[in-house]
Amino acid sequence: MDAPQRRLTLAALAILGSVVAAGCTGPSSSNQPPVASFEVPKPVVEVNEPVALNGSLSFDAEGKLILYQWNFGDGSTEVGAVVAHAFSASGTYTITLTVSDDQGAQNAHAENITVNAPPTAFLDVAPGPYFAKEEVAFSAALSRDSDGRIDSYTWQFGDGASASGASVAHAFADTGSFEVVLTVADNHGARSNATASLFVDLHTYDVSFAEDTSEQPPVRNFTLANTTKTVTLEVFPENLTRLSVTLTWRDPLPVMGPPNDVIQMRIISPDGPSQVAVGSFDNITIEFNLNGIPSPVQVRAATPGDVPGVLGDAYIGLKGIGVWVVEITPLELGGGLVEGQGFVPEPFFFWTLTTSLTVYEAAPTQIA
Ligand SMILES: [Ca+2]
Ligand SMILES: [Ca+2]
Repeated sequence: MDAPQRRLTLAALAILGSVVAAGCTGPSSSNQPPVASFEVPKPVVEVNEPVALNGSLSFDAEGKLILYQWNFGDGSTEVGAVVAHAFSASGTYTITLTVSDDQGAQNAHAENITVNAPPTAFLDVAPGPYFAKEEVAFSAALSRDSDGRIDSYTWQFGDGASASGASVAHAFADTGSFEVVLTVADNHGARSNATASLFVDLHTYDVSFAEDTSEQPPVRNFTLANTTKTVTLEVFPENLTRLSVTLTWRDPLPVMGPPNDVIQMRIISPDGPSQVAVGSFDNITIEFNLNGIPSPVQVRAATPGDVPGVLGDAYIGLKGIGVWVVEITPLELGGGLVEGQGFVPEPFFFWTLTTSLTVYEAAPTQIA
């Protein structure tokens, strides 16, 4: 090729080049590129939380937008002015919106969004067996948040009770199966649960019944000679096996030799039966047999203190509870010799009434 031909070819290429360059910006060389615009609704979202993205504030100065292309930064894309997207994994993503105008010019805008990793709840419970009214220790200390921290721990014990804190203790009031739910929340409020199922049992007790004696305060009184005196005793304890009343008296004018006054005591129980006894020395005792002692039994209860309630009314003896009437009658008073007066009839005598009660008590022995 000679030199002029080569110049002509170069000029032709230059013209062609300018045509191609003009084609890149569309048919009109005065086209303004569009402006892409959007905002993320919030900087941090949760995994699988739908994020609404609105690119409709994007604009083109003199034409119109014909294409909105979204790249969510997680490998997925979508087309449209308004879209929604949910991220299936935690991390930080760059969302890019590219808009194209009717002349084919493009512009892109990008925003970052952080997808919060939810916390992992871990529930640790002290080894069983578990018993009602006994504290069970729970710990959430092994719970974790991979991209932040755990801000709260809440516990539902499945019996209506709740608590908060990384380590808690709870005593279940009664037997049963309970599902304990731990909820942890991270610093962005994302929550996670862990559960544990517990069976709460009762203890087994062998219950035997044994007697226990107590003495009621004595009734002190005196009566004039030859005058019958009636006193009442109020008795409250349940499970009375025996009630014994002793009348002792003192002769103010003893003759030489043993006391010789003759006294009668009559007792009417609140259940109806009565007894009479006569004494001629210085005391009388009357004893009533009341409730029989129950046979040993085995029960299940949370604590020894709950055993009587579990045993119920069938093991409660009610005989003997109420007002006892004691009638003291001097049948014969000996009198005595008083210096200067000779024999003087008994003017009065002193007496003291003592009540002794025996009750049976349930003695529980935990065997399991
Ligand atoms: Ca334009
Ligand atoms: Ca987190």
